[in-house]
Amino acid sequence: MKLVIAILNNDDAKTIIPKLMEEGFSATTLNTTGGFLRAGNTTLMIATEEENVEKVRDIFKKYSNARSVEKTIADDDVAQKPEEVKVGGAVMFVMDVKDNFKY
Ligand code: 2BA
Repeated sequence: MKLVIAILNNDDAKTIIPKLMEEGFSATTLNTTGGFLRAGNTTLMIATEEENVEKVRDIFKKYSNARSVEKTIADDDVAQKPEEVKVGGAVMFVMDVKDNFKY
């Protein structure tokens, strides 16, 4: 069994979560904040059999969108420099699950 942890844009999460449910996956949603932009994003935890991970990846590939956002970088000078930062689509980590219990 694998655990997919995926970080995605809040808007894409609104599309992706129902798609995952339609395909029969279980998912837990966490409201998270990116360390760099300090902006809200969504983290999903999806535990599934190894053979289903490709299907999960396909859903993320299809429905997540990369975006460019402006980050204001604090400078030593008084002025703040806006900087274009490319975010996502989805950032995914796939881990092995050693045990899985449900009581
Ligand atoms: P943030 O940390 O807010 O990062 C937003 C975007 O800013 C990143 O997009 C990346 O393009 C850029 N960025 C991040 N850290 C940077 C740095 N130290 N210097 C310059 N640019 C930086 P993504 O890579 O698509 O990441 C989107 C979100 O996914 C991140 O939001 C973070 O919440 C999460 N994430 C990405 N990589 C991660 C990792 N290795 N571990 C844990 N979370 C990660």
